[in-house]
Amino acid sequence: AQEITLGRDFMTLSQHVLSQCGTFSPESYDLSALMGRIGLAGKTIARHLSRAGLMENVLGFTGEVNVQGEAVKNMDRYANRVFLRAFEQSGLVCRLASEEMEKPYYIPENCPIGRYTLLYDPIDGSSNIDVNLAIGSIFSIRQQEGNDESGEALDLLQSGRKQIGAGYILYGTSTMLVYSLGIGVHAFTLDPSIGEFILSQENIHIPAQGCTYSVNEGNFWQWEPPMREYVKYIHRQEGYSARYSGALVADIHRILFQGGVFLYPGTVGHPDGKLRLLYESAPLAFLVEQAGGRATTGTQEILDVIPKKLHSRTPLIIGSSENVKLVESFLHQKT
Ligand code: AHM
Ligand code: MG
Repeated sequence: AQEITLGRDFMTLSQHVLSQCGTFSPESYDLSALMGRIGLAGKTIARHLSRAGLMENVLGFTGEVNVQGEAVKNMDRYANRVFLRAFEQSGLVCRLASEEMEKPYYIPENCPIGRYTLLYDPIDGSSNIDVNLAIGSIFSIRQQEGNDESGEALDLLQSGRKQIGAGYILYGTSTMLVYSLGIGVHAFTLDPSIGEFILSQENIHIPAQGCTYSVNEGNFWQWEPPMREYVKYIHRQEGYSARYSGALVADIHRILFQGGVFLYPGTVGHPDGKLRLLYESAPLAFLVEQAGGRATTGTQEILDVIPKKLHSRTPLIIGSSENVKLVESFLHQKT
């Protein structure tokens, strides 16, 4: 009889973190537990989404406006709370900072044992929620520096190089979690039958060049002329495909595996674009750099940008190194 191999199902997320961190030190156990809680938040959100159309108050708006000035959706609020609950009494993080909260959320009972801060965007691609399309969650892990007694979280106003780890959860046709702790990029797929994220691809390398470009061309006339020239150039080339889903996580997931470039440039009204540095651009830049790609504002590497405030925004050009270089060649052209 054919022997059944058991190996694959046992490389769970927590186990993978332990194997990555090498030694079985207290730190690797903490990071493993931390990633496990992020995975739990992801599973909880995925479960809620899978029945969204059948339940009251899952879809639609809450009627509130968040710190970004955007209308809050029920799912934004729910997912934000899921992350908070996942980390209460975990002893792992003292603070959580999210796109949906004006100030970080402190968990005094975890201090001073938990020395990490989790930064996150609970739902990325909120406009896709009500139409059952792919959305994501983005996360970033930083070591807390100092005691933050003033509660101003000034230590978070440092560059993305301070991240210990980062990643995203993609709620797509299957739920996937992609992460890096600075030792490569690894993808996990949720097996709902056992409720575990199981390793599906290790050490992902983004192709150096790809034929996807991903940008909201509805903003074409709001961009600076060099950005328009770049897109006009792309239109004249053969072989490029436009792919823009409305969720950064989904678009970057495609590019991570198949190559290409995602752009959210500044516009006349919003010179820094839309995406938030700490919760969106920096974590994804960390991940894409780990996979061998690049991320820039057009003038500075994303990971070098120091935010002025927690909710600072930056333009974002991210993806395969050759594609990013081509965009830069247009932006740096003397007119
Ligand atoms: P959100 O976190 O509020 O959903 O905003 C981020 C999203 C990205 O996922 C996506 O790429 C972008 O906003 C879409 O914005 P636009 O509709 O302006 O193209
Ligand atoms: Mg977002």
